[in-house]
Amino acid sequence: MKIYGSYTSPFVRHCRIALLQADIECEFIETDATQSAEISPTKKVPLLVDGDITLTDSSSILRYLREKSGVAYMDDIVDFDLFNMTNTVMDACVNVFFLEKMDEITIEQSSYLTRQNERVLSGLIALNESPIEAQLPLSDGLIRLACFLDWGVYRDRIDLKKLTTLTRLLDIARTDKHFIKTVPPFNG
Ligand SMILES: N[C@@H](CCC(=O)N[C@@H](CS)C(=O)NCC(=O)O)C(=O)O
Repeated sequence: MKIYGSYTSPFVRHCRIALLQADIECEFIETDATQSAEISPTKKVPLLVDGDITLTDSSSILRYLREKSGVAYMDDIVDFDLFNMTNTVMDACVNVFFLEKMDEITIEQSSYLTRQNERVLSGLIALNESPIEAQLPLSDGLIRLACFLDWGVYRDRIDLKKLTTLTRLLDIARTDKHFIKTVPPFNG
């Protein structure tokens, strides 16, 4: 089994955590933007290849890994919605980040980016108000959210000062051995 990804991506990090939890052997192939454009039709990472199977999204990769290890895959609808809402907010946040970093387009210059940014802000408030019971081991919805928060804080994309529930979740996630083991070497 091979997984293509970057050590900084929060989507990839969730898959790396699931691999560690399930103790599944998998080769990690570090992949930059040029390479991901060549190997994946979505031009994104993660991408997982296992024999005949190629999976192009972290959600299907997670399901594959969870099922392989006989663990339920988000059978709680509230947790599943938390996972999906986090994905929506994270996608918006990653888009704003890449547009600023790669194309130097700022939020002020684009009405669509303004909307994306507002989505991040209102999404974070809603996530903070959701019924989160953060204790280890974290559910997939909460792992996804913690991966996003850690990335967003490091990249200075989000401010958790007033978001106490999210701050507490991140504090707890940071005590988890797999979360610790997958800390990105944020240097780029
Ligand atoms: N829906 C995808 C999103 C993955 C994603 O956005 N990955 C980012 C890295 S954090 C990426 O590869 N971006 C490259 C690009 O947008 O060109 C998933 O869950 O796997």
